[in-house]
Amino acid sequence: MKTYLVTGGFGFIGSNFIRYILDEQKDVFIINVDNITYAANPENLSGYSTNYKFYKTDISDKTALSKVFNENKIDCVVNFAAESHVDRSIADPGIFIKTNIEGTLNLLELSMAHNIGKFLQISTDEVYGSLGETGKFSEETCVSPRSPYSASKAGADMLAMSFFHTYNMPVLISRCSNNYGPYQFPEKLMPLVIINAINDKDIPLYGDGKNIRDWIHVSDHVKGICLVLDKGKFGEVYNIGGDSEAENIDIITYILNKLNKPHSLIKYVKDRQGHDRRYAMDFHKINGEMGFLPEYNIEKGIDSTINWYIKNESWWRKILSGNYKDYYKKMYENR
Ligand code: NAD
Ligand code: TDX
Repeated sequence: MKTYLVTGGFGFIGSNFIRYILDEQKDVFIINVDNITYAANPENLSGYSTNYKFYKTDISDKTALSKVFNENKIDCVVNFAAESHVDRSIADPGIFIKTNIEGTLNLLELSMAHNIGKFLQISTDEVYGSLGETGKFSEETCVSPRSPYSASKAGADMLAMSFFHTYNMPVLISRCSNNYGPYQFPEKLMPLVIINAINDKDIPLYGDGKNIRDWIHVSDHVKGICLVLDKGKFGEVYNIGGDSEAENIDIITYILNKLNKPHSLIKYVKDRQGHDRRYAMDFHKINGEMGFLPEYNIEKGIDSTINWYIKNESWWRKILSGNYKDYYKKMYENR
C-alpha cells in the first residue's frame, strides 16, 4: 500500500485526481489535506471513504501540518493546494503568497524531515508569462510570471527545485495549461459561461475577447500527473498541454450555440489588468518520454462538460446561492 498526501483535494483538479486514483488503483491510501477555502467542496469526494482520510489543515500553518506528517507514514506528496484564480490575485495578492509560497515551503521542509520518497509540485503554464502570436512554452522557456498568482506559483516552483538542488530532495514539477471539466468552481471561464448561459445571464468577456488559452480536459491532466509520478526524473519539469488553443470568444460562442442561447448574451467588459495574451504548451517531453497524449479534443471535452453542468445543477446552484454572489457582484457589477 502506497500512501499519498494530496493537498487541495476538495478543489477542482485535486478531487478529480483523488477520484481517479482511488477508482483505478487498489493499493493506494490517500490523505487529503485541505483547509476548505471558498473553492473547496467536500461534496466533490462524497462516497469516497475507503483508503481515504481527510485533515482540515492549512498548509501555511506548519505546526498543524506537522501533525499530519507525524501521524502518518507518507510515501509521496502531491501539492495541488493553492489560491488559483488570477482575478482574485489582482484584487488581493497577500493570501497567494501565504498559501502558494509559504504553504509549499512548509510542505517541502516537512517532506524533507520525514524522508518522503517523492514530491510533486502541481504548477501551471502561467509561470512562463505570455506569448505573442507564435511559439510555445517548453520546459526550457524562462519563467516570467506577470500576475500575482503566476508569480506565487513561480516562486513555489523555484523553492521546490531549490530543495532538489540543495538537499537532493526527490522533487518533480508538472506545469499544465487551462483545465476544464467536472467540479470546476464557477469563477473560471468555462463553468462561468455554461452557468450564465443556462441562466440567461450576461457573459462578461474581457478586452477584445481574443486572448488565447490552451485548453485541456481535467481527466487528461490527471493522467499526465500519474505518468509524471510513475516515470518522472527527479529535478525535472514536465509540461502537460491539451493541444487545443482557442480564443475566448470562440469558446463562448461554441457553448452558446450548443445551449441554443443568443450571442447577444456576450458583454464585452473592461480587460483584466496585465491580461496575458496567449498560452500554448509544447509537451514533446512528456509525450516522448512517457507517451502522454490528451484523449479529449476540445469539442468533445466541452460537450461532455456542458452535460455535466446540466446534470449536476444542484452542485453549482448551492455555490451560486452562497458567498459567490458577493464575489460576482464585486467583480462584475459596473465593470
Ligand atoms: P481550486 O481553487 O479549485 O482548488 C484549490 C484547493 O486548494 C481548494 O480545495 C482549497 O480549499 C485548497 N486550499 C487553498 N488554500 C489552502 C491552504 N492554505 N491549505 C490547504 N488547502 C488549501 O484549484 P484547481 O483549479 O483545482 O488547481 C489546483 C492546482 O493546480 C493549483 O496548484 C493550480 O495552481 C494548479 N493548476 C490549475 C490549473 C487550472 O486550469 N485550474 C491549470 C494548471 C495548474
Ligand atoms: O469572466 C471572465 N471573462 C473572461 O473573458 C473570466 C473569468 C475570464 N475571462 C478570460 C480571461 C482569460 O483570458 O478567459 C480566460 C480564462 O480565464 P480564467 O478561467 O480565469 O483562467 P486563466 O486566467 O487563464 O488561468 C487558469 O489557467 C491556468 C486557471 O485559473 C489557473 O489556476 C491556471 O494556473
